[in-house]
Amino acid sequence: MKIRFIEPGNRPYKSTILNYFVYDRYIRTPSVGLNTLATIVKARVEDTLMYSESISRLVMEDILDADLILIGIFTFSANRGYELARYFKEHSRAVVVMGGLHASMNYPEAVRYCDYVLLGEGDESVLELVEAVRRGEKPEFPGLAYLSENGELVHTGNRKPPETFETIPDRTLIYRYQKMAGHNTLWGQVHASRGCPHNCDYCALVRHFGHKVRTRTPDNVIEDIRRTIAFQEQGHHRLLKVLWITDDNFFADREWAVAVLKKLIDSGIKYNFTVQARYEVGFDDEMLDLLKRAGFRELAMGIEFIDDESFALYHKKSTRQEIIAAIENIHRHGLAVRGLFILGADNHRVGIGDKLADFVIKHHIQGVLIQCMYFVPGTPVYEKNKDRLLHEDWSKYNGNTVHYPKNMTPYELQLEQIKASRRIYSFRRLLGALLHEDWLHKLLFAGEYFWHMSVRSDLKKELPYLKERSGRPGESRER
Ligand code: B12
Ligand code: SF4
Repeated sequence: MKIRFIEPGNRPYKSTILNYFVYDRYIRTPSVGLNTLATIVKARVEDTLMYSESISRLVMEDILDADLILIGIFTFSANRGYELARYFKEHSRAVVVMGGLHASMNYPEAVRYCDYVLLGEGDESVLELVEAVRRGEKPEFPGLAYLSENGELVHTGNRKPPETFETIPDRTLIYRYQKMAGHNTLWGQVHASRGCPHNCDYCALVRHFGHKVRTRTPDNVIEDIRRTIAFQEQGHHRLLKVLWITDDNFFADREWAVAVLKKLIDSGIKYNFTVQARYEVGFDDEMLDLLKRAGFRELAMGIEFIDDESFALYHKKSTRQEIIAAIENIHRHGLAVRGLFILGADNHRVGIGDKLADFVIKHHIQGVLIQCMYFVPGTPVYEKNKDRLLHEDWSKYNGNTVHYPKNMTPYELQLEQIKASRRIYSFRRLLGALLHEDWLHKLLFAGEYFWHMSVRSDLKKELPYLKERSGRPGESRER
């Protein structure tokens, strides 16, 4: 039996000279989730391999004679995933299965392109699927969606998410990853827990992974960290030695987070780490001390908004004052803060880009990801705003303006994002970072300076389209 896992890119992989130096729009880290599933399957089926369009083109000659092709999609990669699924259905005899966040949340759409959609977390169900395909039988278990012979949508019922998920992804299963792993733009990643107790309106993750926080054992997490670093470093001379803990809310189970950090300190692993966090951790002095001792250099904080009205509108439990106080305390502990922000809330007006830039500069936030409000089917913001969407071209759901904001035009919103990025990543601030930041943040700022430049150039390409669509909601949903 031959099995191929495919991670589509937002667009097909294209090698550019820039990829060797900075984080540009074409290079992306391969999916840890899909890699985990490939590792689980490899234990049963020897001829298993994964491709990620983050780092390589797809070798079609190798894929087309597989028995089973599994494609994982997020919203921003859904269109490319559908295009590939359709191609594989037409050109191979393989059973084609889709999964991942977007396919799960939007399965009535995804089933139109493949044989089955495997819903939710695939760690357990993927083996049931493989066995059914091996036996040449139709898979029949909870957690599937497909179209019946007469074209009706079938959903076989929900299944409980796995309680234990200790598989350490085998990165050698990803085609060309070992060769590419030395790029400073490709950071090692470890995902140690799933689920979040909060309920922000725009968040697809709580709908996909649930509110219950489930964790891996601390020993298993440390072993994953050790192997990930070894993989990234083997045969390469990386300048940036950073590993990213990608959990959405690593500190949600405090006791567990403390246990992981203590084990990391005891392990003797010397590396730089970054982790995603909510602001509350900024008030937890013991945790901040442990983070510092374990090698963490910064916290990537999902700040999202800078005013209390937006927090309340989208049920994000934060206030501006709490965020500022948390940032100050994190800085006092010698850690940097990276900010993740959303523009285009219902109360945002022209000028929000400047306000955001002022906030970032004033509070010494050392790196940012800014995106316009995005709308994933299944989230409350999507349900509330589906009449206000400009289009459903998922490939543009990667930071661009995709809706009619309440208090400005789509064109104006896109300009606000460009303006904020330009001010935060100005040449003057680049020089400032090169002179005054520590070595890690010198390197990071320089990389991000070029990355933001390429993000802005993509955002600008959308401007003519957005200018044309600056009428009323519902006027045009065609692209
Ligand atoms: C690491 C990460 C990145 C990395 C790598 C992404 C990658 N290749 O996985 C980088 C930095 C490249 C990245 C970039 C972006 N990201 Co990102 N990222 C993440 C993050 C934090 C972790 C991903 C992860 O490892 N998850 C853990 C694993 C275990 O989960 P999983 O991948 O979903 O896999 C499980 C299941 O879904 C299922 N499954 C998955 N695939 C398949 C396939 C099959 C066939 C089956 C059966 C099952 C299955 O089984 C897996 C195991 O249980 C997620 C948040 C999150 N928690 O997922 C955001 C997230 C995926 N990112 C997001 C966004 C918006 C972006 C950007 C657009 C940000 C931006 N403005 O630039 C860019 C897009 C890049 C692009 N190509 O254009 C959103 C996507 C929203 C959506 N609806 O799709 C997320 C969900 C964050 C959020 N807060 O909403 N990201
Ligand atoms: S805190 Fe973060 S992960 Fe949790 S619901 Fe809100 S956005 Fe999602």
